[in-house]
Amino acid sequence: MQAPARPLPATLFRDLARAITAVENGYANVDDAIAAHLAAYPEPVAPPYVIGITGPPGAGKSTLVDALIERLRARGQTVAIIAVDPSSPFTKGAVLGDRVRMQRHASDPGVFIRSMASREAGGGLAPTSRDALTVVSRAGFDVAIVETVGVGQVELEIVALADTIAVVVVPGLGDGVQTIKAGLMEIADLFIVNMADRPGANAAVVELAHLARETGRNTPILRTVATTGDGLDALVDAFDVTRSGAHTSAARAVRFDVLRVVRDRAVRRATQLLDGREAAAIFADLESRTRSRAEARIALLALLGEEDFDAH
Ligand SMILES: Nc1nc2c(ncn2[C@@H]2O[C@H](COP(=O)(O)OP(=O)(O)OP(=O)(O)O)[C@@H](O)[C@H]2O)c(=O)[nH]1
Ligand SMILES: [Mg+2]
Repeated sequence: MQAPARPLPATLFRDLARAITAVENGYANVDDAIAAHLAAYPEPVAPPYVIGITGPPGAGKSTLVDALIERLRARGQTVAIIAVDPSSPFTKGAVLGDRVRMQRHASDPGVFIRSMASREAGGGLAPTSRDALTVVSRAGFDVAIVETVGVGQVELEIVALADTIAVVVVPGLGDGVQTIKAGLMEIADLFIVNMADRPGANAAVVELAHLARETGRNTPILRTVATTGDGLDALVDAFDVTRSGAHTSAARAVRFDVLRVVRDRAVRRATQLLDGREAAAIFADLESRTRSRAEARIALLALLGEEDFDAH
């Protein structure tokens, strides 16, 4: 992320916003919107480096993005942000917070910010946020950041979009690590333990490192305090390193899909075996205290053809 950016034309942001609005409101498909509003601008030399920032609600993602913008601008990079707000069943719209927080960058001609409501119940990137990224990619930004709340299937969507995915967690958020166990682990190129000023940051790092080892990936773990900027320079450096080794989004999406199929099958097979006759005998032993929990665990894992790697 070192090369100085070309200056962006003054009218570009207005036309970008119009193109995205056309797509968002369903007036045009993405190709037509680009043709109508951006044809006059030169084709970018290269697509932007797309960073996906995901993690549980309130983990500090927007604050981190805000701090990242500052660092990237200091390095001469132009940045486009697409912040996907969870669409609350109560408010049915984009949360204003992101826009207010990042407002200080609004007058910077090298920063384009678009907040979008996520349309799907339970999270997910709205189809138009994918299109918004396509539009933004036509405009010649150096970096595009997509912020999205990591809930359920959202990860699947961000996987298809981002070159590098950072998963944000905070200390003491047991649910956060559970979310990661449910599938974020394989997609994370790096973990950010934000709110490192709070107690439990070390424990969170240790737990993540343990999970990273379990999945056999040497995922870097960084600590940040987004509100003060602590750890942000190291984070930008980490993005630089990750960028050079980034999977293409297509390769990553397929990889993630394959892992999901394998995991689903393994869980199905394990469930069948655990519901079967041999397992029933082991559970009966456990009930009658003929076997301890540890013994039952080992026996059941053996039944599934697994060794008990995790035994403490
Ligand atoms: N103490 C502390 N507070 C933080 C830190 N980072 C963010 N916060 C605060 O945490 C709150 C939530 O931050 P946001 O940036 O809105 O979190 P978010 O993940 O974008 O939230 P959603 O988009 O609603 O999911 C805000 O009040 C921030 O000021 C941090 O490193 N330390
Ligand atoms: Mg946010």
